[in-house]
Amino acid sequence: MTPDFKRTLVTAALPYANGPVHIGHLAGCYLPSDIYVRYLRSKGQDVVFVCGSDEHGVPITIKAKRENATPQAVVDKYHHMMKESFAEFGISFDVYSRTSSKTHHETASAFFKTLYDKGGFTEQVTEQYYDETAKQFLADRYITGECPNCGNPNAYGDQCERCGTSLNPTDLKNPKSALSGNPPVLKQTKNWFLPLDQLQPKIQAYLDEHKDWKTTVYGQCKSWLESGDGLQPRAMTRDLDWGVPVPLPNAEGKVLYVWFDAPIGYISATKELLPDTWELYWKSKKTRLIHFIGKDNIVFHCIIFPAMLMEHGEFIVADNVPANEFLNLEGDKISTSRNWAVWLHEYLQEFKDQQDVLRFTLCATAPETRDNDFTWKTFLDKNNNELAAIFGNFINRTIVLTRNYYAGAVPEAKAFTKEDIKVLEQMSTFPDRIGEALDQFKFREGLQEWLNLARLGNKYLTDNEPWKIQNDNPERVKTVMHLALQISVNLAILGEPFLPFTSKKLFTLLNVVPLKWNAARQNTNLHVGHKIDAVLSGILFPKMDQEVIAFQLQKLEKAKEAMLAANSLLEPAKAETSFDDFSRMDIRSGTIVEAERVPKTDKLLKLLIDTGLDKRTVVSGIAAWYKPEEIIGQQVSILVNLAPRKIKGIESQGMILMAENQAGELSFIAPTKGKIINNGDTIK
Ligand code: B3M
Ligand code: ZN
Repeated sequence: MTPDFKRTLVTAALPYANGPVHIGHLAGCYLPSDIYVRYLRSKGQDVVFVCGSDEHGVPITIKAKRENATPQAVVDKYHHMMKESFAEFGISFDVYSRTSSKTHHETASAFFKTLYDKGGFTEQVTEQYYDETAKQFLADRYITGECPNCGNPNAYGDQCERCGTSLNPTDLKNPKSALSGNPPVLKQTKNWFLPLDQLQPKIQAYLDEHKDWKTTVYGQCKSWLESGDGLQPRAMTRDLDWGVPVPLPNAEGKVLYVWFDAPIGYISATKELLPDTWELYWKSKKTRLIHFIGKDNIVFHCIIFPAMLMEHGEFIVADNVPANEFLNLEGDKISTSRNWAVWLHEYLQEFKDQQDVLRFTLCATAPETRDNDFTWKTFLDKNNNELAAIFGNFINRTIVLTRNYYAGAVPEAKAFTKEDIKVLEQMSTFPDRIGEALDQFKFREGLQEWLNLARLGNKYLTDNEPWKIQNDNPERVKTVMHLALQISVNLAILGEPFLPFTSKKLFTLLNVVPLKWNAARQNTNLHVGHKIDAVLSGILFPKMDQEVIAFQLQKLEKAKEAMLAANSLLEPAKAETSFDDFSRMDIRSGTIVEAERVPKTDKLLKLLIDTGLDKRTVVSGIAAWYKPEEIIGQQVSILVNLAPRKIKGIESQGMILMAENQAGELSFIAPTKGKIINNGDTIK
């Protein structure tokens, strides 16, 4: 860790502005970063929290193509939508900028220019696929073709989504441009590469200083450095028309690689926020830089961006990169294109003012050390069994009894018992217990510790049962309630990073201005005689019904069905038929004894079939898949009582049954191994 740091700069990955925000985004980096920043602010530290939309790169141009809109229209739409969702969920960025901004274009351009002038790039001419109709080079995603691994005819130039193999565009058989549908040609192009191979020793040294990083993060970096021939030069410019133009002569049609410009977006955002003092946060050794990201962004933040910053020379590099693993939803990978997600804007419509239930659930189940699953059942359980039953119950009992017994005024604690003193001692350990977990980016643990404070309060009330002894021992009850109220206010203080909306409500309920972290070290935040709010409901988390999640599960089921229907080429199921109708069909087993092409057709074969009953002629449209000489002796199923039809002048006396796959290919349905079927056997 940066010794004696004075300030912290926290970044959260810039999300692509190509879709609304879902719970995977939130759990991956926005919620943990927000909790961390709120915690540091509460401790009175100097911290700046930056983020913004990533508006360049192929993900944007692809979305534009899909929506039949310009890239600019796409990013405008989603930038605002995302910004709003983050704000609504209390993600407290100090600035939420965007990479299409003027400041960013200038900053990224200047950064590139500095590296270029220092000789920080190597130039390489490579062959890239080019679409001659569309007159442009094709990004990997814009090339489709047959997967060399599994034969999927629609694999992408970077990956086959059927078998998961990662590919290079030149691996594809019969490549096609997604822009024009034509086969692309290979054409030479010059680009500027960051010579990561030469920078490997520097990166190695940097990582060696950070063995304290999460094992998942450090491990992934190590394997990049150690696999194969180690780091390879990587192109920092692309032949594309959407992005920050390469600021060099003779570079028309080229833009900065999105992974070059996007992390510079953190710098541009800081500049926008603090035009006069931004350099303090980026250039002072007394600043700690922390990147919150998802695991798919690790190499870019731990290897490539630090390499860029070191080569530039003026900037600090990350002190830590607490990346999370992935969050799944109901056992399945979250996917925007499959609509398998919980969208924040929809959640908010369905669960009005209940952002904190989601924040709590996502933090409690965060994929901190491995991929994890979000289920609606967990959501319900977290709300009912923890937020409502433990925390909510404690607060409500405290508020109700204080109003009933003392008209809402904090009673005086006259004499503490041994047990009270123990509780008081325990109470004051919570700021450190929670804080130590958060300092190590263990957000789940931090949240559990906070809940333990609520458990302590709940148990204290249950053990002392003030409602039972109020008549006999009102003095004792005063002490108990005094203490319960102090726990309540500490819960509001220490819960703020996790549950900011609830914390605010609780402060209002207790009628105090929000207090900061260290105040929770004392047990005297509420003074004797202080009046809590007289009317607000003390129920912070109402219990939820099963129906609430049944509705959500139904919604997901519908999304799945819609997707299947949209993606599937399967014929829709036919209407019901009767058994009688079915049994009127006489289907027999037969054998092909002769086969020849029907002259002047591509599709038809004339077959002679031994049906056991007779030998008859059948004309069948299978010539595209079977050669006549291959199928002599082939067993088939034949509908023998189909009315004869003339096809190309030949009378066809029946129909061969074939299986047809999604590609329209026909094949015989053969008997299973080892079983004997004789000509004329009936099929039913
Ligand atoms: N936009 C990737 C992502 O959204 C990318 C992050 C950029 S961080 C500088 O997963
Ligand atoms: Zn494949």
